[in-house]
Amino acid sequence: MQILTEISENLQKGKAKIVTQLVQQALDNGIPADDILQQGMMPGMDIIATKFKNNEVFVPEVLVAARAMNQGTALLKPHLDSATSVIGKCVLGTVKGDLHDIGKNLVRMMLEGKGIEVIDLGVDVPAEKFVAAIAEHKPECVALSALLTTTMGEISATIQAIEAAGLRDSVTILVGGAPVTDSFCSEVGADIYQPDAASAAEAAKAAILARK
Ligand code: B1M
Repeated sequence: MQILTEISENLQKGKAKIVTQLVQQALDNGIPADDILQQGMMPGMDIIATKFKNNEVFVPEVLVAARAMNQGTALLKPHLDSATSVIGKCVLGTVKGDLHDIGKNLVRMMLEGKGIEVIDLGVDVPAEKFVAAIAEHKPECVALSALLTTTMGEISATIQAIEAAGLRDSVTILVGGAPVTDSFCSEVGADIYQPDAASAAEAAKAAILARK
């Protein structure tokens, strides 16, 4: 359908105003919200995610596309059947002591683009807040971001707190951020390390589906 292609193309260009107008027009024309999401917006975000991974677009382009996705999704939310469009939940945050959130916000957008509901705890999140959010929201996945070598240890502290609360087996733990590595992931007992937001979302989706 032409209008869905236009939504995808404008989303990739970060034209939030046009995307929201087209989404409203598509709803008014009787196109189901789930089709608008799955056949218009998500393919657009997938293209951006792949280009970002391949260094064909950079942070500013991703952020404007993400904003367009957010605004379009907000319009669709009341019309969406959550059972068919949401595949699972992920609690996300930048660990205690760390205020960097640009990468985390990209991870959030990519997760949402994969149909994962994100409980975003923000930045400077203490271990106990992650534990409380897992107990409350019962996610399949927890995503921990750290940008400073001095805050990497908080990833370990958070995983230990999740274990101590008896919640470790209920979640797949994903870790990332510039100083984080695959071997660090193994050392601290996390499940998955991914170097970028798009790969993180792909891995989270696979982990959530594997738990079903
Ligand atoms: Co800061 N900072 N910063 N900083 N900052 C770095 C990280 C640093 C490398 C700069 C440097 O010295 N070269 C350095 C860390 C050195 C180290 O620890 N080894 C540093 C420092 C030292 C500091 C301060 C201590 C500076 C000071 O005050 N003296 C201070 C600390 C504040 C704090 O957190 N307590 C500080 C502050 C800040 C600002 C507030 C000014 C600002 C943050 C603004 C914000 O986030 N809202 C800032 C910025 C912007 C940076 C740099 C320049 C850029 C970071 C960024 O957003 N990159 C950074 C230098 C650099 O990285 N080159 C730097 C873009 C973003 C898309 O990439 O976040 O890496 P990134 O996310 C990537 C991947 O890492 C991955 O996906 C993204 C790509 O798709 N990813 C995940 C991230 N999280 C993931 C989670 C996953 C999976 C993948 O799964 C869960």
